[in-house]
Amino acid sequence: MSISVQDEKHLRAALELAREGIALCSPNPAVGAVITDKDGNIGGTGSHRYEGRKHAEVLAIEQAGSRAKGGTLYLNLEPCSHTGRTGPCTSAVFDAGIKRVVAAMPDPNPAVGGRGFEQLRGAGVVVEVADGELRAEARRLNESFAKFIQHRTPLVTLKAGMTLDGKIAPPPGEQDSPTALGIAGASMGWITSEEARAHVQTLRHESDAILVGVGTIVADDPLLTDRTELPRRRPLLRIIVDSRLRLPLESRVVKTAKDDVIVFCGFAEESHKRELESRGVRVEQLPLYPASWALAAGGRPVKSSDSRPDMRSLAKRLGEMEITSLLVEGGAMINWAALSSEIVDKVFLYYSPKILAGTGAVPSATGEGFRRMNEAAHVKNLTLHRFGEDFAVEGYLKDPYEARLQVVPAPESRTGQIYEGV
Ligand code: AOF
Ligand code: ZN
Repeated sequence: MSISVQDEKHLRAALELAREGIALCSPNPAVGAVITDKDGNIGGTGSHRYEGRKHAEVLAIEQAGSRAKGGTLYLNLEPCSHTGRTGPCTSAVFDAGIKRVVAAMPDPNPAVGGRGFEQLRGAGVVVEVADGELRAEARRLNESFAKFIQHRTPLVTLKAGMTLDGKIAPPPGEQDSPTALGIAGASMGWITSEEARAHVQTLRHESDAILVGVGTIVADDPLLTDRTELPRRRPLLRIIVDSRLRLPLESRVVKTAKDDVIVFCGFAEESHKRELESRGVRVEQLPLYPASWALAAGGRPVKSSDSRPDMRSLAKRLGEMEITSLLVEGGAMINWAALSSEIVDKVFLYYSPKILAGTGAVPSATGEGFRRMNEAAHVKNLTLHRFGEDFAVEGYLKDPYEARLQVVPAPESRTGQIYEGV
């Protein structure tokens, strides 16, 4: 259905109001609403906050008061038709006397899924749904909600910063020791530009959780925080995958832990576990992934330890914790573990125009790798971004709006979900 230029303007305003809810609405969707009165003047607006409970359309209706009667409601998501923490918004819409609803997209929540529009139409309200660019923007805004509400696991984004030839770090130095912290990272020089790294902060701000392997903690000693200084409802959950629980007590994540750090391990030595817990770090054991042979970061063949947390179980566990989005930030072993376990929905890969070459430099993902070209992870729906002289590729391995995960049993050659030394 066609919408007018005026409609488009108000719908875009609703989308902007929705964006104000980023990091404040999770695990609910980001929703914004605008109501115009009979004469087309703005009568009320609303933007959803999880803590505030009230849905955007209810906030706008309350603000508009009697001006809602005979008016139009613009919002980026179909009004809900069910009772959750609040009553159905469809009832609030016709009780307010709103005659027309213009929405940017249907609600991916299976409890709603088109029934909101149906109920409104059944009650004589004119319903129009946008298409094209506005709809695409609205879908992009709530993609983690779409994944979470349908699968109960977070939208997983694999983020990596690398050279043009796909290296995430120069060869690990001779001086490296498993106990020295921060031996790589900033001290070795950044690969990507300041602009690109600032954008990573935006990605972190939009995420509920961030995940790295303990190898990254040892090499870079990162903080893993959201440093945008923008408000967020829950602190960014910092997750460390650490097979044998060797997370150093003197690492910056442990030193700054405030119930926002969780370590998933396969095996936990009791005293170290207690030490971490006394510093505000949560430690959880996860089901193990079957052992097999793989290549370690330096290309050395290793027998995996038997205590490797399974990435799919990890994603499920995060879903139980209402984590709707997860940013995987390496290192190379974790990247392969995430890819090979098929938990990755999308990638955000930053490239700096540099070439490291050599066999010793660390590739973006190690492990067995996919063995045939037709098994390679295929990134679709690409968007290219520029950050100074760097660029980034954003794209999808899965459609977050797809209702069901395709359960494809991993072929034999893909069992190398190994992160020995992680
Ligand atoms: C929101 N905010 O502005 C709209 C939502 O548990 P409840 O009652 O908060 O319901 C959450 C569902 O309501 C959510 O999954 C989505 O389907 C629908 N619309 N939710 O949190 C809003 N309009
Ligand atoms: Zn609602």
